[in-house]
Amino acid sequence: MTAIDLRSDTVTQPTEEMRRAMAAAEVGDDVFGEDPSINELQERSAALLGKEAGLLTSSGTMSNLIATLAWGSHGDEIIMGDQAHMFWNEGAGQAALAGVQTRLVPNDEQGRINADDVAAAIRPPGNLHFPRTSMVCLENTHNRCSGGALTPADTKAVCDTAHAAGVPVHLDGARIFNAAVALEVPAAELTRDVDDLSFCLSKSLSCPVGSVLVGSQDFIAQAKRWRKMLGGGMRQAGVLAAAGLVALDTMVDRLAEDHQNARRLAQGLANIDGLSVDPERIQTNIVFFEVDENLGTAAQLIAALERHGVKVSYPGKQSIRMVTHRHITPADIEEALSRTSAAVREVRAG
Ligand code: TLP
Repeated sequence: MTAIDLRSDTVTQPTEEMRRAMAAAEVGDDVFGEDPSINELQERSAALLGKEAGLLTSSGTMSNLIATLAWGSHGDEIIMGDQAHMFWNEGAGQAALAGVQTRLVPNDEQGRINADDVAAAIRPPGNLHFPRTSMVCLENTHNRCSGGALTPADTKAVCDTAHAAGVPVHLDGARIFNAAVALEVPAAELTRDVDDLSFCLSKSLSCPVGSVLVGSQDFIAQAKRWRKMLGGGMRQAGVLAAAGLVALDTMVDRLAEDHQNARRLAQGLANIDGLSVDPERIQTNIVFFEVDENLGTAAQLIAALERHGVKVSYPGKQSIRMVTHRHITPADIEEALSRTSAAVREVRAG
């Protein structure tokens, strides 16, 4: 039985075209700014997202950390949603390595944060008791909010509020192209109001490694110093950038297929007694669903799914995540659904 791997879009393999481009990539020492493939990727990424400059980093986690380091200093406070990847899944790097405190405001179901909550959370200057608010963070698409996409208006509302208080906005846009495809707007419209953002090459875009951080020339100059300090100056990493360039040309439009598959998956899951999910909420490639307590726990169902050859992730006590990606076909979705039904029956039978 071949496993159906729905753990994450990070499991995607580079395409043949990427492998060829990687083998043929022109490279140089990027710490000297001399890698032509990296320079091209950084310039194209910045142009595509309406920013002045870009910086290739090793991961989304590194980009998010660099943004925190570049915008603030030890003892500052950063604001983000209570479901943010930066809060849940980055090993407390913001606290441990950037020395900042994280202030949480509620995320709604779609991953939005409310501008009034942000306004209330920004620290007024001039009070010695308070930390300085150095950054507000958004996430688009929103991982833990089932891949919800923020619209340009959602983004602008928070940015206007933060900017009125002189606070920059960082966007964790790991899957920004999923948002652009789902909302049918150019990615630059989703990023216009933020001060910087990072997107991942290594997730739904199928590249083996890397993220790109984009922002103003000044911001990227600072980011480049932090990247070096973190050990992220990667020399002839143009082999990675070459895959990124192919991804920008060939991997964006096809994301619509992943979104259709995710919607179909959610519809099928909603029809399985003991599981609940609202398929109408699925905008992109991430499906979270709940396991009814009467049936059992997520951990029990995950163990049964594993026996039936379906790999999933994120066990909350009652919740499970499935992610669609380039290697998952519509037929795989139907197969995953029938295996999930069998796994549910097994859990029910005890
Ligand atoms: N997300 C991974 C895991 O870390 C959970 C996944 O499988 O979805 N921002 C967002 C919104 C992300 O989803 C991720 C990775 C990152 C940042 C970090 O990217 P990497 O893994 O490149 O450090």
